[in-house]
Amino acid sequence: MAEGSLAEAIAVCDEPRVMELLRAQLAAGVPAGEVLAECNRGMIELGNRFSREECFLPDLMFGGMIMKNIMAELGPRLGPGDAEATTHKATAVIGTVQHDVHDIGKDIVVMMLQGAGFKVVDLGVDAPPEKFVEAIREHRPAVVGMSLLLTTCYSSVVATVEAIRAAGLRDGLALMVGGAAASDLLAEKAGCDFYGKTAADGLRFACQAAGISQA
Ligand code: B12
Repeated sequence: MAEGSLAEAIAVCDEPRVMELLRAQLAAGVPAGEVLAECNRGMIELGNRFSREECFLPDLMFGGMIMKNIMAELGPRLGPGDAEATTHKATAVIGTVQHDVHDIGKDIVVMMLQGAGFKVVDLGVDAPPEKFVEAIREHRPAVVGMSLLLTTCYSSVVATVEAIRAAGLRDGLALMVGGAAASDLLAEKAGCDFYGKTAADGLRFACQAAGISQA
């Protein structure tokens, strides 16, 4: 990652520098799609820094806010071609499972996936199994993420995976689970492919599953 670049400024959450470099690139006529691709690389590196313990949870949250500010400026300039080539490399469906209303961690996962170029269908909180099934049928995602913070909601994860399977939608779908109540054991028992301890782990898994480069 080039020193002093926009991507690097994003990866270290230097918001004033990010906005300065972003505006300079746009003023110099760099296509919005190219600028967005560089921003995506910065978000992915932020996730990698978090995994290496070079930064912490508040940085991820701040990174998500920076990305929202970037999108406010870039969004109106993105043509349909840009959206196809950069913002929508793949689709992910994510929600907090039924009977659980915690969404702070889930929202970080959403922002990181969006930052890396996913189209994210966010089912919100307390999402019943049928809602996951409907969204998978409609949007054909590469990845589905379930978030849970209450141990009492293990059964919601199991029921969601079962409903996806019963609907014949399990094949070819990468299923991940995360949140403070999730674990490798839950992922295994419920039939998920992956447990992500952090949003950055989830991003890595999702990128791998969807064939998006994290270099
Ligand atoms: C804030 C909070 C709330 C807020 C939630 C606000 C909101 N908008 O989310 C409110 C006040 C509403 C709340 C309510 C309740 N809460 Co609460 N809450 C918390 C608290 C303090 C922080 C949670 C949080 O946001 N953490 C910060 C985020 C960033 O962390 P995170 O969610 O874990 O996400 C990270 C990773 O896990 C990962 N991740 C998250 N989701 C996913 C998904 C995927 C796919 C992947 C890959 C990764 C991933 O990414 C994030 C960043 O790396 C926790 C304490 C704790 N130890 O977690 C208790 C806690 C979760 N709550 C608890 C309880 C008991 C409740 C209530 C039942 C209390 C009550 N009696 O009413 C209700 C339940 C309401 C319901 N039906 O869901 C317990 C759960 C105990 C248990 N073992 O089940 C906890 C652990 C507190 C405790 N120690 O007792 N709560």
